[in-house]
Amino acid sequence: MNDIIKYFQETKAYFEQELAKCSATDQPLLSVLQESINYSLYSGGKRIRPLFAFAVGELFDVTREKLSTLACALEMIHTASLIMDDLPHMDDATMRRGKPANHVVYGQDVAALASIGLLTRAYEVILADPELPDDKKTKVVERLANVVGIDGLVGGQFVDLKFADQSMEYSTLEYIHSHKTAALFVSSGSTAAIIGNATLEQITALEEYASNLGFAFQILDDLLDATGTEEEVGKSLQKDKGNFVAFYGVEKCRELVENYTNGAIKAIHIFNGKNDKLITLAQLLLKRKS
Ligand code: GRG
Repeated sequence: MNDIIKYFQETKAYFEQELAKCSATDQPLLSVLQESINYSLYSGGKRIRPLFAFAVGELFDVTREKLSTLACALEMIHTASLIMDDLPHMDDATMRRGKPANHVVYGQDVAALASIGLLTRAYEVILADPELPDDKKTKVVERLANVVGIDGLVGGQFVDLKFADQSMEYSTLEYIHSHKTAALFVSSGSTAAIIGNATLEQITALEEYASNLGFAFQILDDLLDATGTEEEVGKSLQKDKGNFVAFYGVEKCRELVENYTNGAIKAIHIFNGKNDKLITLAQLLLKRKS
């Protein structure tokens, strides 16, 4: 376990350096936009999606250099979604990762541009990556466009904004979180697996792992939202209307987090002997406090 924790720490340190290269502009007129981007990109994010992608790469002996633009793209998409999610006409949240939200510091105009800038840069870096062959780039960009678009994060956010209330059906709650949270976990795994020349069976197993992990992650997020304080969790609480705790209550949600985590671990049994990093990742996420 300690070796694997060390692996994640080292991979994270490598990733931070790569991210700085991916997200920069040297145009002086854009310095405030760059500040706003950096503010959200380097404010203590856990880097779960990139770390997951790197751990999937290990299954297929893909070098981290070959996965680095994918990892950066995943984090830039994730960060873009957080900046937009916090805006007043969305969740209207003023705190993120223990600090004022991006728009509180830089204004809504700059925050919106930082979000769109990060989102488009995600595709740019993959398409410009000399390490990736064209057929992989096409497949990866297609999956990432799909996960962000109308049938992905955008759709999940829309349903959350317009249909989430106390009387919603379970299928609506499931739609929201499979699209807002689990989908980006799923495509983090599948895109890394595609780069690793995984078989369809292997991609499917990783998608099942990621989908389970995504739900465990979201339900734990809702538990922290319901039971923690703003200082502990580091963000504005009770802003999400589509909430598992409101639907099931605290005790049942704790059980669900365990069940989904076990489901994730079971899904990757086909990688027995090589899946220790993914198992540890699932166990670490179960213990998180923010
Ligand atoms: C502009 C990409 C883009 C999308 C538009 C706004 C929107 C549609 C979707 C919102 C999606 C969203 C914010 C989902 C929440 C997912 C979630 C559980 C985030 C928390 O993830 P952590 O804990 O964050 O990994 P850190 O802070 O560690 O980076």
